Amino acid sequence: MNPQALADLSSRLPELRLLTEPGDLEHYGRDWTRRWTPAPLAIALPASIEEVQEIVRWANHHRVAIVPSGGRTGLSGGAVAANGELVLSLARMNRVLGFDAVDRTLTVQPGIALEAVHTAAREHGLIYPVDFAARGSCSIGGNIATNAGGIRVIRYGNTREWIAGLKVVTGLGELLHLNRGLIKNSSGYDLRQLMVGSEGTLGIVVEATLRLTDPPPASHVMLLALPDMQALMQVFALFRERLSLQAFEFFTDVALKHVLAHGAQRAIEGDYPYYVVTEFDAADERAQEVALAVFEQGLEQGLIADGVMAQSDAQAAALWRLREGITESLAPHKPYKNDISVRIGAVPVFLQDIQALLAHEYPHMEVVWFGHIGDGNLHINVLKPASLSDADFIAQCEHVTQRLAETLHRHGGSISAEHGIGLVKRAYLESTRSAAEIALMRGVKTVFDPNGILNPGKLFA
Ligand code: 2HG
Ligand code: ZN
Repeated sequence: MNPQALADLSSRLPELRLLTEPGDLEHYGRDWTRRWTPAPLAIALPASIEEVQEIVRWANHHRVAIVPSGGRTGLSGGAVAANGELVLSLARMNRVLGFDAVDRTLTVQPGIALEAVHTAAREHGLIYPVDFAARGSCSIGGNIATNAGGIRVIRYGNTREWIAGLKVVTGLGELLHLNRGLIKNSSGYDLRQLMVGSEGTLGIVVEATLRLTDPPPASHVMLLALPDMQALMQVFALFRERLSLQAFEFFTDVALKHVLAHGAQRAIEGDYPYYVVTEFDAADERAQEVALAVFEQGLEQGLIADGVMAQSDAQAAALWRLREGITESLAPHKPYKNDISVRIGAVPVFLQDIQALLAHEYPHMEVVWFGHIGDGNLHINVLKPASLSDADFIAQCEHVTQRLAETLHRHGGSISAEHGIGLVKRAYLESTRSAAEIALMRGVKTVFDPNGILNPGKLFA
């Protein structure tokens, strides 16, 4: 790179905040994956759309790669800058820009935290329903870039469903105003949806108009203990048929062990192999009776071993903590993560296949299962044994992921359900997308970013 490039950036944008201290490069150069050593050129913190556009023009001129950066809570390496890139952090563009009561939309800047979006929506008596444990740290721009899912997809769908409009800066620095809040718009290709889930490779989201909705009715939160995976899927079918589910999340005894060791409180005495946290509408007493009847039926049929229903908001939060605290509790064990999905109908057979695969391939490693079973989305975390070096551990995990990818391919599943491909799953993209699809995706990338400025190396090599 031309050594004058950074000086040129400062002279084009004298007000731009630029960081080059080693501590900042380290902080902004990584996400929650801890596999790569951060090595960005510098960190730019623009405060306006015009500044973002000028940075992109500058990057084209000097052929500097840009890594768009939000809360950096990603688990696929999508926001890692390990090759002299400019990190373009949207952290300063974090305001609510407006609320439209008639359209029921909230317009925000990309750096705003998901939790702040929740708060802003509630101030208007509405909700933004996409939700997950990283809510306090992740940013809406990153949620859009990965089409984030989370714990309420079963009721509300992924981030994609809630994007009414986007302002995006392309790889050449053009500003696009996509869909502009319209509900109906049948005027050709939906570029807004193309941007959602594009992992910062096609454009930088600089403003988003989010759809809001009515808060759900009062709900109940239950923890269930289950004897096996087959029972779990039967209980899911039973609950979904009789109750109006807001969430249906599972985890194993191994996950529970870690989350309890990390400070969560035990809610069921006794040890069981599988657990479910479920939340469902309970607007009136009748709904509560139905819930209890369904629970009794599960007990009688031997599908449910034990269960507890939260009696207060505090108890509900404590039950949720058992599920939502898992990722944090595993972090010290340097987990290798898989975030996979199959059709809900394919889950039981698929589970048998991967249980056999993992028992065979990982007899000596601790494997933690949890996730959004009601969406067909499993998180499989493999914990690093102290005896293995980081490199050997990752090499072994990559080998198994190849087998997992083949199994997913057979079942028509996806190697990334909600975390994105980034760097971590790049080598396995072919298991989920056909050669023709990948060729078209590469073609699309060239149209939006002809000089390969935006997040190069992510999604594709
Ligand atoms: C969750 O569902 C997140 O809690 C993180 O998607 C999953 O840590 C993981 O593997
Ligand atoms: Zn998840």
